[in-house]
Amino acid sequence: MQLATWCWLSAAILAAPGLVVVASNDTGEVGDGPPKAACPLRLESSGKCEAGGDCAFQVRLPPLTLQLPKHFSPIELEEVLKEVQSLKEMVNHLKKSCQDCRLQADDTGEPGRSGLLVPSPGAPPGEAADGRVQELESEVNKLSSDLKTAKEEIDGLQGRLQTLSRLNMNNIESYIDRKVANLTVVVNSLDGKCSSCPGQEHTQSHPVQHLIYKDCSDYHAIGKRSSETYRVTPDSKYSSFEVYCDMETMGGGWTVLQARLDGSTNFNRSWQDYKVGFGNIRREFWLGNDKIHLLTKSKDMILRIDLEDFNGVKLYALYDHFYVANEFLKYRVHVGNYNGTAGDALHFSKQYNHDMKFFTTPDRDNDRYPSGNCGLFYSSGWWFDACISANLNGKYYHQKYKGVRNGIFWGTWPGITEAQPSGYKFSFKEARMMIRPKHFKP
Ligand SMILES: [Ca+2]
Repeated sequence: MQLATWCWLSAAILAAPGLVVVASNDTGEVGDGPPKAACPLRLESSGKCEAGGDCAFQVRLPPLTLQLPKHFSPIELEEVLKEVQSLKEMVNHLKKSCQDCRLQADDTGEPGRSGLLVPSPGAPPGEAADGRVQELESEVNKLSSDLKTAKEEIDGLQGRLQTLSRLNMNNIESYIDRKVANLTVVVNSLDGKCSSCPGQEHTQSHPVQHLIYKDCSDYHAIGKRSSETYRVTPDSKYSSFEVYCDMETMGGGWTVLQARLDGSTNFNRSWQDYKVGFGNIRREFWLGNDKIHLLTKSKDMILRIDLEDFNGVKLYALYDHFYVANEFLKYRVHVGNYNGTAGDALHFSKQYNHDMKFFTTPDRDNDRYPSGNCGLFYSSGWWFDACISANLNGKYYHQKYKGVRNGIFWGTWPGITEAQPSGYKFSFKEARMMIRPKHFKP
C-alpha cells in the first residue's frame, strides 16, 4: 500500500464539504464584531416553518468510497490507523459544524436566505444529516477495527517468523560446531603423520593449535605443563566446563574426576548433586556423572586412583579402561584390567565386584543389595555392588573410627581388613580419581 493512496483518501474526505457546502458570507450575522469564519456547511431550509418561526433544515453530504489496499505492513498500518483517527475527528468536526450552522440559522431567523442545498425528500433535513454522519462514523469505526485485527495478525506472523529464524540459527550453530570438531580431528591426525615427513628437520616444528580441547591431554599436547584448571569440551553438542588437570603425575595429561583432602566437602549427597557435580575442583569435589560420561565417551580412557593413609603410605591403582554410561543407563561403570600397588579393590572377588554396576545414591537405589540402599547405609553415591569392596566417596574421617564402615574405603589396602584393636576402622588422608586417554604419549 502506498502512502499516497491514503493522502488521496484523506484529501477526498477533506474536499467533501467543499463540494457541497458554499461559504456563507452572505448569511446574516448577528452583532457587530469581526465577521465570523465562513461556515463549512450551508444548510437549506426545507420550506416548512412552524408558527413560532422554527424551520427545519437539511444538509446533503456526498457519498464516501474508501479503497483499501491489498497488502498491509505494520508501519503502513500505523499510518492507516492515524488516518482513521483523523477521519473520525473530521466526522466529529462535520457533525459539530452541522449543529453550529443549524443554531446560526435559528439565530438569524432567515432560513430562506441560506438555501442552496436541495431538500432531501422523505426525511426531515436535520435527521438526514445526522443519519449520514452516523453512517460515516460507523463505517470508519468498522474500518478501524478491521485494520486493528489485520495489524494483530501481522504482528503474530512476524513473531513466528522470528522464532523460525532463531531455530534456524541454532541448527546452523550446531552444524558448524560439528564441522569444527571434525576438522580438529583431521588437523590433529595430520599433525601426527607429519612427524614422519621427510625433510622435517628443515621445518620449524610448531605444535598444532587445537580448536577444541576435549580433556586435559589436549592441553598437554599444546605444551601446557602446569597443574591448573582448564576449560574442556568433550562433546561439542554440550557446553564446555572447567576441570582440574594434573600435568605432573606419570607424564601428566590427567583430568581429575574426584578428590578427597581434608573433609571440607560433604559427599553424602543426592542423585542430582552427583549428576551435576559438587565441591571445589581445586580442593575436594565430585566432577559430576554427566561430565564423567562425556569425558569417557569422547576417548578411550584409563583410570588412575591415588590413595594416601594417615601413616603417609601412598599407593595407586591403574585400570586400562574406564567408561561411565549416561544417566538413562544409571551411569553404569566399565572398569578394565588392573595394574598398580594398591590392589584391585574394584574387582575384589566374585561376590564384591564394582565393575558393570549402576550408580546409587542415598535417594536412588540401583545397587545389588535387595534389603536396602547401600548409598544410604554408607553415606555416599557410588557404583555399589551388595555393597562394597571399595568406596572412595565415603565419609571423611580425620583418624581411625568406630561403627559402620562408611569412611573412605579400599578393600585391598595392606592390613585394612585385619582386625584392629578395639574394633577401630581404618581411614584415608587423601584419595583421588583421574583419567587420561589410553593412547596418550607423555
Ligand atoms: Ca538395594
